[in-house]
Amino acid sequence: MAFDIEMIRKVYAEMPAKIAAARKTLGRPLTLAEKILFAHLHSEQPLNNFERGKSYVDFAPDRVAMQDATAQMALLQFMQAGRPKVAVPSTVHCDHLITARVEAKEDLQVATTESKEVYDFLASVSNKYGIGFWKPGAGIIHQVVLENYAFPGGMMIGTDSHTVNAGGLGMIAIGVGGADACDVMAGLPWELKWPKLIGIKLTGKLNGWAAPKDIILKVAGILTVKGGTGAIVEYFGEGAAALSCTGKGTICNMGAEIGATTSTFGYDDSMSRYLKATGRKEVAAMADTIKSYLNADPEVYENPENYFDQVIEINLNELEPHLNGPFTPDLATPVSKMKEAAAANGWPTKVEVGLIGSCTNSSYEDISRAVSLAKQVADKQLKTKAEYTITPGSEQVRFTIERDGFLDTFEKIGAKVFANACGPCIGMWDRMGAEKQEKNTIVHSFNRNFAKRADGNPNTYAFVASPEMVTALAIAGDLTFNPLTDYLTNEKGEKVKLDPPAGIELPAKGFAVDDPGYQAPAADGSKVNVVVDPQSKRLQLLAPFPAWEGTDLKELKLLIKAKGKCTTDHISMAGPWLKYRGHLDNISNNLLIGAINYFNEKPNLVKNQLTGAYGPVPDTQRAYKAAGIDTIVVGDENYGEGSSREHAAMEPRHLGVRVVLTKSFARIHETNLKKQGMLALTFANKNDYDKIAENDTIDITGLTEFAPGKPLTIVLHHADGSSEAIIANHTYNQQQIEWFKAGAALNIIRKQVAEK
Ligand code: MIC
Ligand code: SF4
Repeated sequence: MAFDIEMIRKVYAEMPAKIAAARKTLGRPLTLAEKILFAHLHSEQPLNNFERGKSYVDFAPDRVAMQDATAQMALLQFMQAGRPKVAVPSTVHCDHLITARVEAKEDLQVATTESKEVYDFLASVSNKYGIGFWKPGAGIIHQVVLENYAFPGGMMIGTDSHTVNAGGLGMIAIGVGGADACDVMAGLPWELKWPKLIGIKLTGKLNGWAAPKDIILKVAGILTVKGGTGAIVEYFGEGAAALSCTGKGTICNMGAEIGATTSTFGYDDSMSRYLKATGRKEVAAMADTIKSYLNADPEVYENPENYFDQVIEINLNELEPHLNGPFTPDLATPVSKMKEAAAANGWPTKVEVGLIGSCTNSSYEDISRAVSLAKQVADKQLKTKAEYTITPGSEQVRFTIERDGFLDTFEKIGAKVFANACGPCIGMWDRMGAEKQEKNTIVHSFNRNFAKRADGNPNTYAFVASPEMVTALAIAGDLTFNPLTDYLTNEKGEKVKLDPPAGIELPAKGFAVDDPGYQAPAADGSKVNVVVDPQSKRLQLLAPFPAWEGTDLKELKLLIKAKGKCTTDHISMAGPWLKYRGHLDNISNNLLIGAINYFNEKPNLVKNQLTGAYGPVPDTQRAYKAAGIDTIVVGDENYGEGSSREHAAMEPRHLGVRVVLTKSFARIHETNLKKQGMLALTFANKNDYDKIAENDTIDITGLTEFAPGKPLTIVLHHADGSSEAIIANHTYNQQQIEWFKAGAALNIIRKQVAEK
């Protein structure tokens, strides 16, 4: 039985009329993304021909999902919103805090002891406010959402950038910071800039070694990590229809890596099959009745260039498997070019570990294709050269693949099965020897490969590939092995070739699970007590950020001018720091420790202008704070790329940074900064980045007339006594300016609660 079936019924009942009204207003056929967006306008949002990339629009998403590492902050904020219960169906998933060390059972036990306080907090808040709670071990948020909650044509937000995974089931699913989730759970409208639209036409059909993952690896190579910013990507064409639903999920999942707001596919048979296989035949039946509304109008796909801002065509007949990396998910190398690329760049070619699974690639189909290769190890008398690990996406998948003998086959090649959790994907990997920081290569089927992400070692070269490619490279132990053309030498000294992977879309005997790990909330949560120990090192109630002082910001010191890539992993590292995600002051000790200082090219070493001494970023910032001096952070392109973690915005705010000035921002991070009362500005002239000097004192002027579309002026006072003015742009609308003035968006809700 599906969750929240009445909500889905209502969405479907109202959809046709809403879409018809939108089609009339626009006077043209609609894309799928437009249909879902128009069907989810907030009741107070007038219907309009919104301008792509310009209009701010209020939406009413159908549901909210949160994972444990971001839910703590989201719920600490929600607790201050003064509501007895969440306004829309919401869930919490415990997946980020489990360290992969030995194997699933033991690791899970350690985690439930280590993080007991946090799990208890999340369970009791969920119980109190009517939130569904998925216990540690139940699985990774996006896989659990796909299996239980996603539905074609729905709209959801989630406090994790890979929420977009649910596009595989035809949703508009968007990653946000906790403050946005807090708004929606409090029944407030959720605001998004009306997106641009990218259409990707898939012709032909995947074959041989090519997998859905290779489609998105190729797209990432074309669009780069910023190419999807502000856009929804819609896939269509014969090649799309032939993909499994979970394959579509993989493609949408990694759309986060091109900065896309989200990605989606039209409702088709693969989705119907998946809904039925996961116990939701009534959802499939309902979707069947409004199928045309869950797809773009036919005219759109006939002439896509008339409806999308950009159209890309990929011929799947010719698609080669890809390996993306190292250190960035958009450096795409087709497998046939890897020998040259590795040699030219000096990438270590010995593969030490192959890791499959994660929220991106742990469907039954993925695992079955990987197992078809693992089987060949014994059959062809090979020996697996690299270590090999599996992190299943959910207990349902794990239970089913165990029943069907896949885990046995993997064990025969020496595989380790980790808990159904993020584990190595988010640095929760206690990898033996990583502290030696040796240069080495790993291949994984996850989505991100920023420096230090998996094991904390800056010299680990991580390449992203499909689970079947990861398995083949782990067997070969060689990054340059091309399974399409190359031979391996077996134990008997014979040359053998791997057969292409073969998979099964859905388990023939159906999915099975003993305990899925779900805990329903109390019907009446009013008596449930939520306690936070004031002495806790892991949880801390939030104190409101101070309101704007009403004047220009004068004499800010430059904390750091970050050079090059500065992702949320650089701003607020994960791995060992995840344990402080519920304690703002403690986690602030990781502020920008991964960012590279432009002036000395080193991480975590910046000048304290008060003393002239160099020290770690957090300490330097705390020294400024103690002296009552505000600061500014300067960044490069696509600043804040990656995660939805709002800690990357709350930490600087908490420690007294007032402004982040960059060449450009990633969407979620820019919104997070605005929500927390920071000034997020961009250089009107990107070359002005070069004018920022290490000893600058900086004024932000024009704030008393802060208005939408009106640039601000920044005055740089250089150490030699000279000064110069530069122009900074911003994207604040009137409401966001109110957040800035109030000190944070939450302060406005707080005030409303106090006035009641
Ligand atoms: C990630 O993949 O980086 C994470 C960890 O899932 C993050 C969320 C977080 O930082 O908690 C994300 O993608 O949003
Ligand atoms: Fe977890 Fe990795 Fe997926 Fe993020 S990308 S939700 S860390 S498995």
